[in-house]
Amino acid sequence: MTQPTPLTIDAQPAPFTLDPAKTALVVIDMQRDFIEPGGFGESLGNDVSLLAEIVPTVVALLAFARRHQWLVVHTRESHAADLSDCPPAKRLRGAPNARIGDAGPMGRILIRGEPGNAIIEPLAPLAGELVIDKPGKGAFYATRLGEELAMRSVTHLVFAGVTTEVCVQTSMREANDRGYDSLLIEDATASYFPAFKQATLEMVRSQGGIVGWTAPLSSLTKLDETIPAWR
Ligand code: C5J
Repeated sequence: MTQPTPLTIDAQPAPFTLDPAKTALVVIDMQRDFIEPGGFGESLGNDVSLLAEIVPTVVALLAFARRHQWLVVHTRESHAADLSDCPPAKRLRGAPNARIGDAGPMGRILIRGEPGNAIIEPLAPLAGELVIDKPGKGAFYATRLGEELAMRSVTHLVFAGVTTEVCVQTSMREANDRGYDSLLIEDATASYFPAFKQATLEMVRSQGGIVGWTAPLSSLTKLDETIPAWR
């Protein structure tokens, strides 16, 4: 096998260069309670169709990452059943009758193992992919993600998932502080509030990419034409 070489893709605010052998895809919180009708997200009055509409793009992104044998990481915002990893300040915020750990329409809200906490079926993790349960908004806080990436010498992260301005952005900021170069796939992330998504994309890539880069999936999949030559 020929040694992979850094590849460059069209992105904002500048081209994003990645080493395919050191890149991981991180799919944030594509869980039933946030995305499916009849879940916790909808019970709060959110229009979950805004999140559901990115599912085909995330399916295509996952297929790309699997095709190129990237490490795939899935996260779930989740807490232990006894709430020992949920600070009272987090639990007490939000709708008074729909707090973390309360009975929700798909089981206890944001509790590990409950039906609503599962990743939606079209994006179900495959054997060998990492599933990170995270008690915070960020994927690195109080998880083993940093160690798992370091063990595999990962340097570049490609992000997707929900919600853009909360768990996705927090995770990208954590990644930035830890020295990763991160690319957010614009059409593979969503928010219940489209203006928040747009503002986040602009924030991430502002000031020369203060948090990272953004690009549509089509920019990444153009690599299909190049990567096979290196395998
Ligand atoms: C995520 C949230 N995943 N909105 N959670 O963004 O609280």
